[in-house]
Amino acid sequence: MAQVHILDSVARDGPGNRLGPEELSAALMMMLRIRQFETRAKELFLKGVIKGTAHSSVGQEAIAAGACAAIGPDDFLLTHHRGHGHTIAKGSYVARMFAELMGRAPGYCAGLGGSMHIADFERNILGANGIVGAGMGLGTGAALAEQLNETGNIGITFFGDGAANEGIFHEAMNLAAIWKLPLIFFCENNQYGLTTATEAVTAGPSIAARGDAYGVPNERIDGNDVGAVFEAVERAALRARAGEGPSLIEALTYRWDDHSMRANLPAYRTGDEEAEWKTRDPVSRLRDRLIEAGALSKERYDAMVSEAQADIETAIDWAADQPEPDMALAMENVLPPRTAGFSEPPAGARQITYREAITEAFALEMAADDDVIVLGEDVGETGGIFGLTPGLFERFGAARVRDTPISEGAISTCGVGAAMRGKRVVVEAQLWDFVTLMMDAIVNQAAKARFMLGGKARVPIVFRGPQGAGIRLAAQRCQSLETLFANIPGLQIYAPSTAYDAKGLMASAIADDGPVVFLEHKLLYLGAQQPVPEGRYLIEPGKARILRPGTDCTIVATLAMVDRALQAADRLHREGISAEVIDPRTIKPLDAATICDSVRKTNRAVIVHEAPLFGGFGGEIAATIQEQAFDWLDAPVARIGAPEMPVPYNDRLERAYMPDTARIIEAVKSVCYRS
Ligand SMILES: Cc1ncc(C[n+]2csc(CCOP(=O)(O)OP(=O)(O)O)c2C)c(N)n1
Ligand SMILES: [Mg+2]
Repeated sequence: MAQVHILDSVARDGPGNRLGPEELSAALMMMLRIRQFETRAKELFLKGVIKGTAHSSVGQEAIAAGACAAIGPDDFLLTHHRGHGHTIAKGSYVARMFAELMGRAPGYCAGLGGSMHIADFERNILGANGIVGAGMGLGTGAALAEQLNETGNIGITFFGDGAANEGIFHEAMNLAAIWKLPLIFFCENNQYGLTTATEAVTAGPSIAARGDAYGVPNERIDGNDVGAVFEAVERAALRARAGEGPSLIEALTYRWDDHSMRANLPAYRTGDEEAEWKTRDPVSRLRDRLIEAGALSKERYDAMVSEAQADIETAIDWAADQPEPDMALAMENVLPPRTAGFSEPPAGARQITYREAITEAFALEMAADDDVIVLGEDVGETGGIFGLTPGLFERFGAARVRDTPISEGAISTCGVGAAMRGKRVVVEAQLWDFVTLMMDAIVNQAAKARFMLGGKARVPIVFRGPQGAGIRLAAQRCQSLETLFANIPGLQIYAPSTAYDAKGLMASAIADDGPVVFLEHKLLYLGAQQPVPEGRYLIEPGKARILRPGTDCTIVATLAMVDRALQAADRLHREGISAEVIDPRTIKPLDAATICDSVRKTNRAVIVHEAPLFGGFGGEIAATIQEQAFDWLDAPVARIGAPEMPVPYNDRLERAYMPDTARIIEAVKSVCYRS
């Protein structure tokens, strides 16, 4: 049975030989501190002092102590939900960790993240994570940043056996291997993913052996042997620093406690199994080995235990005295402050297309800042399937204009990791519908990192791509998905409809220190040349543009709908109706003031978007108008959107699906002739 085989590889006696008595004593002290931290955390959880949940790493301390001893202070670390031990071993203050677990303002995440998000940027700990496997994708990005900056630093990304069955394991391993990233994939195989036995859900001879498929050096080691862990990480670190790329280490171990402090699950492990593993306790094995070797006395060991206990009690006492965060502090940490200088210079005489305007923004931002990089499928030499990145590869090189594998999960999380490590990243979704495979990176990682890591993370990343219908690409290539992101605090959504706005908004999206979802439109790619300034300029988000003034009705439209709204306004003018057309340009932040001021003048509003009506952002704008301009309204706010169906392929049906000029005219007339 696999279980017996695994137990056979985890010894009862002492550690590997590479470390001397002094280093082993230091490792033992570290392991005692981790064990005491977890023991007291559990007690405090049961008393209700620590809330939510936390995951104890008792039984797995040798991994944290051994691995962190083998890397340097400048090397980075990403950990997972069971990450207390790694964080302590990398040198973080246990007092600030307890403060975080107690939800206090001086905690590592200002009390906004809790146990599963502890990050300590001063020690290059880029965070624990509540999403199983995410650290592997983020790790590729952090390692890419180190590689591009030629720092010589490397990183470890810790994950569990359960995470080895996530797609991101494979995508990240492949990406790290092809780019030879300085990253150590460290799997803590503690035999279970929650209640599920690893052997029941994991194909192949071992998790380590999966590295062979990617040409990644790998080994399966005794994770309860601090010396074996140290040596394996040291070997992998040497390879990574020598430019030989990633390694995969699978360390066999066992968690002593239940899955989480909150878990109240029926027994899924036998008492015999638990007892058997406890005979391989990493702490007592190391203690006995040192005592046998004459490097440690029983008295000294007892003193070390007392020291660990005293340290942890001092930390708990300090943490318990700290203030809690307030709502103002929490709000401050949602979005980074804007530092860019914004301007909207005159358009001038030169004309280029919408696509060219975006490419020009990339080129100018890449020239202005060496940290700007572009990631995406086919974005390199070929310039992207819609031709958004031509010429960039030749000018800025393959390192900064990176063709990626077809791995949306890895590309997007890699982008977030690189951004957190100092890069400004543009990630292309080849067609915007494929962004659904990037949702973890955008929604759980990029949008939350600054907030849940206590305002310390900087995540300058743009997720961009072409959305919308109009060129017969059918249901999975034509959606308008903006509202998926509109309900996520921490994200901004830019949606330019002109070449001028596309260039200026792309520049500000890249310069922003937070994540931006940048929506383009396939029909706009096909548009004619328009006047665009040659130089660099950044448009301030949250500033709508009144494209045509009018007095009888306000039409709010975005992206491909803007042209249709303008055509409708033209025709309405001939019929004696004066429509004012507003393009919000950014959906979030939304310029409610300009829209509501207009409605106070025209007393009527029609909102048009391409997405289906139900749940579309037209509802949000309509609600805002009724909240802020109700008394000025002479008719209900009208909304136009697609019907409740996926985008049809058939030519005629697709045209009927998309809101058109006739429908906008009809809606404006209906609100104008009503009063
Ligand atoms: C993507 C995702 N799926 C499910 C969960 C719920 N969950 C949290 S921890 C866990 C088990 C993870 O097992 P493993 O990776 O082996 O780590 P361990 O808990 O054993 O340390 C699960 C299923 C999650 N947090 N994220
Ligand atoms: Mg596990």
